[in-house]
Amino acid sequence: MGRHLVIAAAQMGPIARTESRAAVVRRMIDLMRQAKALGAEVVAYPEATLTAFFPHWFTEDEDEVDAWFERDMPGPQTQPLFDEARRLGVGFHLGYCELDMSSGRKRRFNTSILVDASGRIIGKYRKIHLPGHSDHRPETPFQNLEKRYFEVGDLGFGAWQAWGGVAGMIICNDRRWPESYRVLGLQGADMIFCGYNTPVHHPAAPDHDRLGQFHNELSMQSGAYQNSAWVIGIAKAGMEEGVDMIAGSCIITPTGEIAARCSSAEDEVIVSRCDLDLGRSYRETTFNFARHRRTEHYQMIVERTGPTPP
Ligand code: CDT
Repeated sequence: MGRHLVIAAAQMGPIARTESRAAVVRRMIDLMRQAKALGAEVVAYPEATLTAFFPHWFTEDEDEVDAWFERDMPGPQTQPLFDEARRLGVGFHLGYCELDMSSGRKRRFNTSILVDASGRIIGKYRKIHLPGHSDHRPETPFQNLEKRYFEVGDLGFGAWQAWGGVAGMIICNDRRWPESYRVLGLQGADMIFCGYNTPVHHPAAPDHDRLGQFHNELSMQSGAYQNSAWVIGIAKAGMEEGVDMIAGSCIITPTGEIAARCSSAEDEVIVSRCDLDLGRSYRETTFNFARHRRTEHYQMIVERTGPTPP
């Protein structure tokens, strides 16, 4: 009898620039209720769920930037989501943009949290791999300004005891880097939540466009398999303020197979009954880290080849 957990991925369709937080939270609550009706114990939302993905636009107006961020979590507009989760008895994963004043200066992060069924925040992660650029590029059809609007996360890749297993988080571009998963795998993560906002078009390398969905799945399936963990990939999808974003939210088994996948580019829920012990035989054999990893040789390789070229 394995440890089983029913996990839902709550994909979000596009969010208009003018759409209020209250309206978005209503959409999220509707998805949470659908997930609960399907038996979900945990509901996972995308990266920066509460607004349109504003790094696609350039502004120098600090107040305009701050308006995309949450100062408190929960705050007045997100409290209904926490209340509904408690009423339904479900936990959730939420990506949002965090404005932190705790150090006495303003800091902005691309953040995600885990919330238990009592509405308590049990884990927080701040995105480490920030893609894009910090300068305005008016010649491109849209911007990718995460390096301008966010600081690199300062909390590391944490893992928490949650829902009968060990849970970790990564955010969007992190999923393309094997180190993100490995640091969680080394902490015994059974489930890794990953929200994303990924445009179909990559202005810096348009020849990659046709492979966007393939690379999405390739990254998450290999991260799952090589670390014997479930990976839950949750998209903000569809045509948002002129930027078409990939969909394909999916729940991936520790064998690297896709157990469930969204079929639309709109608000949509998928669920999977996840056996948290499914990765055990991989951890004990092919990916027995203690027996088979050769970290001393990885270091030798780095020393021989020298530092990464600029
Ligand atoms: N949000 C985010 O991290 N998006 C990036 C954009 C593409 S850069 C190749 C991503 O990795 O999906």
